[in-house]
Amino acid sequence: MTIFVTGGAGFIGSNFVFHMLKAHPGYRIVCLDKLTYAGNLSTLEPVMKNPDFRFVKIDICDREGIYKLFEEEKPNIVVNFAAESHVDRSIENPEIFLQTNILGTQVLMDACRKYGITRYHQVSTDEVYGDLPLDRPDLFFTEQTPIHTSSPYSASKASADLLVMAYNRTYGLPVAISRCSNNYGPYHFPEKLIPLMIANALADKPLPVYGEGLNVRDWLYVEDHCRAIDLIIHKGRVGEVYNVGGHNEMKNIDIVKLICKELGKPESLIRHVEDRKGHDMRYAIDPTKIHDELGWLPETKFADGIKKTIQWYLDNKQWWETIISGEYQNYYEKMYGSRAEV
Ligand code: NAD
Ligand code: TDX
Repeated sequence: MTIFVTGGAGFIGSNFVFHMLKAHPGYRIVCLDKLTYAGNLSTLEPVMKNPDFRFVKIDICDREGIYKLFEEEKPNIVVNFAAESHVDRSIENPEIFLQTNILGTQVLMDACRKYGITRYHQVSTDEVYGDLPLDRPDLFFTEQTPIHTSSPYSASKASADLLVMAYNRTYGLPVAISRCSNNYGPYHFPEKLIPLMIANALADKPLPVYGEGLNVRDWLYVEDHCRAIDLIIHKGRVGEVYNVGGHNEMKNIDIVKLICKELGKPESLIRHVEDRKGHDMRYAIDPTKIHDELGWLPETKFADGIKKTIQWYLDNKQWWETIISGEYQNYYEKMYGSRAEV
């Protein structure tokens, strides 16, 4: 069994590589990654010498290169994590999101058609459903919820999802899609809420909460997401969408306060800054389908997962300090330097 994992040098992809090598001894895992600002080869260091693992630096939009690799490795399954993934960056510059997230997906699926695979899996997001109102806690995203996107990022992910379903219907490509809520855990890039707040709090820097911080996200420990994808690629039905999330809804402001508490830092570090444009209010997944069909349930409660995550960032300072000492500085200045306090 050979599995292509695209975007495997990023946050969730790398956790998935580790999960698969551990859970399925004998499987060959080939990681395809362009190593954008979000991809880190150092993350994959622990498996680089594993004979069941190969890393290939490649852009999923590079049709010729991708076809060559399919010819060479003859993968059985492709799991596509590769994407531009940060909503704020998509608001600044949408173009690369459309290229990688939509056209890259097309190249991978064309290769799957040409060389034949048993399963193409698209890692999507709950953001394709748009958002839910704060005053309707009874509402959740199901697989039937209409697509209704807010940001260039979510629009690009939704476009890719539509294309994946079209390749299934038109060409009979054996596909499935998972739509997951916000992940957290080890190797989360420090531009995202939880690692950014941990890094800033440790440096006694201001903690920039967008608007009032009342927006709700449904947090899932990354290992639980990896187990869900593992189940779907082996036992999930072709042509289906599976929502993945764990009823772990939290307001942003409460998460930031919790991080302050865990690290022994004062809440006076919190700054309410200008809101994200088009900011989604609430995401909340109904995971009934994946539970009923595949027996999946999240195993890590937020209270435990956030402690483990904070401890990981304390134990692995070198990993994130290297990241935030480089080009990230320019990004931070651009995104937060001019953001007015509110
Ligand atoms: P990430 O930004 O940490 O990692 C993305 C990886 O893709 C990086 O290693 C990057 O180098 C690589 N990549 C980017 N463009 C590429 C290209 N053109 N060719 C090859 N590789 C490329 O993202 P993540 O948080 O790990 O998210 C992974 C996937 O999961 C994405 O598809 C994202 O939309 C989806 N998702 C993420 C979350 C979340 O909370 N992080 C939730 C739901 C869904
Ligand atoms: O500095 C910040 N301050 C702040 O208040 C940052 C970076 C974020 N936020 C808020 C915005 C969101 O309401 O925190 C919340 C989470 O923000 P992000 O970590 O940027 O995640 P989000 O926009 O919810 O998207 C994430 O989950 C869905 C991933 O980045 C996506 O790839 C995934 O599809």
